[in-house]
Amino acid sequence: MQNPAADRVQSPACVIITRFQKMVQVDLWRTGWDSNPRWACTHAGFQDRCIQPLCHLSVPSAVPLARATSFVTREWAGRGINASNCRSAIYRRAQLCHAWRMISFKRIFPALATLLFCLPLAPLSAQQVPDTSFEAYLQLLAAKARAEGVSEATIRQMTSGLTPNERVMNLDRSENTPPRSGYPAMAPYIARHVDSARIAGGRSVLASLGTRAWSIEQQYGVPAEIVIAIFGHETNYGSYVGDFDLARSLATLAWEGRRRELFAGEFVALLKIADRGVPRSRLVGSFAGAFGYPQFLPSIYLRLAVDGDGDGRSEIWSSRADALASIANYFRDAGWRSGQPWGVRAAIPAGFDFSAVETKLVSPVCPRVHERHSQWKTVREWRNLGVTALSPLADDVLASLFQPDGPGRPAWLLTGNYRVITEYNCSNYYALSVGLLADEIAQ
Ligand SMILES: [Ca+2]
Repeated sequence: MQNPAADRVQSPACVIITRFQKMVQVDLWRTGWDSNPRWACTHAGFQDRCIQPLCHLSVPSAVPLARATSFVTREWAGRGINASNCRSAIYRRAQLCHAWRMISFKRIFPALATLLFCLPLAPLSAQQVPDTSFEAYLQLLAAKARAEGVSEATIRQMTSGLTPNERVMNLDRSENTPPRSGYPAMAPYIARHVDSARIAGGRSVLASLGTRAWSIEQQYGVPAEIVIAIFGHETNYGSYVGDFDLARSLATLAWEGRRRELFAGEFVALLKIADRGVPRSRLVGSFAGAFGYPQFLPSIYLRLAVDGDGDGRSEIWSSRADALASIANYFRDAGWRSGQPWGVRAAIPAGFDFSAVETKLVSPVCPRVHERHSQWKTVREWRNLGVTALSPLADDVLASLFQPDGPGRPAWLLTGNYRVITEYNCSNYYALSVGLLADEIAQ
């Protein structure tokens, strides 16, 4: 799975604000979808039907702020975050956001917020410690882990002898080259990733699960074929999970500084996992710190990994049952809507004017992914425009139209569940490929 985009978030205040925004979006989405179509936002919170798609803290005018902060407090309590210290920052941010909406300075607000919250409070920003040696930075990480309760024995075991990994830094840089204009064709990608071998592998996993597949669906509300398709895409059903030493990779990426806060936090999360008795030899994975069959980051493991086979341990690196239940738990947490498909093939009439339904929004996350989807309309509204779903989809379901390879090529109506797949890995290629593989596995 991908790393959350946290490149520009450096200070504690900014981390708090970002988490608050995200949680409020989730709250609005989870409580508002069914009761009020105007709040029909996904957990990403930027559908056309959202109240203020570019200002998610429209919350103060939409629901009492006290309710929002109460929700955040509950959420943070569950995640070990001290919310009480953050309330004033939340209120200030909310007030600013409200003022920002009033004067319509939508483009300059992010910069203003950065100035107000980030610059005075960036204790470990890359700008401030550009020349820190790896050894000295490792001591900072160790202190951070110590402050969060990691034992001395684990800190020593996980940090002694660590050196920066040049290969990890090179891979990180090569993965973050500026995007090209335009998009590669979708069809060849699908052909490579939804091939006969991967379909057969997925069906084999499904058959081997037996009644456990049904149990996963019952417990988490997520179809087993979706979970298995993620398993297939992440590690080819467990055949390759990566062999980078996670401690070395995460310490290197944190020290390098491009996404310091993210990787420093993941390093400490890794030490917490080790502190539970997981041997370092198990803590290997991708160069960017993802590990196990689901390729969870350490913080995701701590928050969402579960025990699927009943032995009391969440061993996502060796137990298929644990891995699949953990993926299902991730999807439930991300807001998967039980009983709804990720999307269905759509028929578009000849001469359909796609420009008339283009989205007018700029997504705050993964803009290049979401700018390719149309406005959101109900299936009924699409039908009135001549666009029909080729598989069953209820009339009142909201969907966006996606025709990745252009006129005359396959098109899909995507539901909010497609957005959940992009939450696992924010890529249209990945999400569509997972959805189509799941459909094949289920047949
Ligand atoms: Ca287990």
